Amino acid sequence: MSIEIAGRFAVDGKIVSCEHYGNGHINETFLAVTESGRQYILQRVNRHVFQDVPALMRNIRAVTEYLAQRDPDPRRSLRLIPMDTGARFLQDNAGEYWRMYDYVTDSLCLDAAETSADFYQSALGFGEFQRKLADFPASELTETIPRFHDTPNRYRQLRESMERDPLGRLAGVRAEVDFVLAREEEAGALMRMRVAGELPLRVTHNDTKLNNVLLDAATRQALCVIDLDTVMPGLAAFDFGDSIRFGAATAAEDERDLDKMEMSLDLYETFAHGFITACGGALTPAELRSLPLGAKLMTLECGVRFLADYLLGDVYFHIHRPDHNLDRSRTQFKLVADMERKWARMYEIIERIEA
Ligand code: ADP
Ligand code: GN1
Ligand code: MG
Repeated sequence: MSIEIAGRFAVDGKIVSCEHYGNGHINETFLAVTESGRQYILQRVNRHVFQDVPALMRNIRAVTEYLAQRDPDPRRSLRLIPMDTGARFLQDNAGEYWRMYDYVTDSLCLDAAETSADFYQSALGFGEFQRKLADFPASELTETIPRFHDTPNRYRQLRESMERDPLGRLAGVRAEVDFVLAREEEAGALMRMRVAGELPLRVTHNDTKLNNVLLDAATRQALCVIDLDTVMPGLAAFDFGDSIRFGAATAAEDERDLDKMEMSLDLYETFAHGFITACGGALTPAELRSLPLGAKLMTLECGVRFLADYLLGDVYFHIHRPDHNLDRSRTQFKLVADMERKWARMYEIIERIEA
């Protein structure tokens, strides 16, 4: 099926294989290879998560073309493969949407930083991404998931899932719910600052996991930011925070042994250096001060989302084992608790970099 779909894009020769690829939680990704050995990434876009895929694809086309104009190296920004009609995606008979990118060759996609240098490179990658899009006409972008990082709204969604509790799972997660509810006031802090105009809106990536930036396999330098589905107006603290959530953690997002899960202050500092440098001095003093809060709230919010999805029966995030989303939410709450212990140091580190 996917191999036929792949052949409908303007690829170089006949497609000979098309296999599942990568570790994303949202889309279905395939690696398509032609008889000459040329590789492409084919994706079935999750149309339950993204309710207006044509608008999402307009965003991605605009952003990738903008980036390509500023850097013609085809490995440094995503390239959509057109159809013969010139369209950049297709809809199949079942209503599913598909798109294709050039495969970024000789690249590494890491689920955990092997060295702090790798993590530093991801900070440069995401920071530069934000800087390059600083003058992009943000009003042209559709909000592909409305209120994506509106943490109070994520609390509302959790409450709805608690009220529905379709599988009777709520009784088993009281401790997690209590942890979340005890932090509800603070959870709204970034949104309040955004609404009050204390933090500037920027074009942000909004899903800055380490595995959403490719490194050059030879030099191990940041190469290409991928997974552009959630590029939307947002706060610098979102991109900083989501990177810390995933990449400064000492264990995987779904680790079951919570004793292994901490936030490494060394990795936090490494990332902060890279990100602030790559943003090119553009961050305001208020934005710099918002970065630790970004780390905490993106982690708390992600835990809230995993927990809500667990209650609803795992309808949003792909799971690979029972209780996967519950395990994921627990790692996030463990990280939040560890950040609270390290809170003063997290601020000091940013102040030191600023000075
Ligand atoms: P999801 O939204 O499901 O996370 P991604 O767009 O991040 O989907 O893609 C999933 C995986 O596919 C990535 O983690 C990466 O390993 C791989 N990938 C995606 N695009 C490319 C590309 N253009 N070149 C090489 N690998 C890619
Ligand atoms: C999803 O698409 P992927 O796997 O890079 C999710 C993020 C979460 C992340 C948690 C569109 O990211 O918001 O932080 O899982 N993406 C979407 O791992 O919801
Ligand atoms: Mg991804």
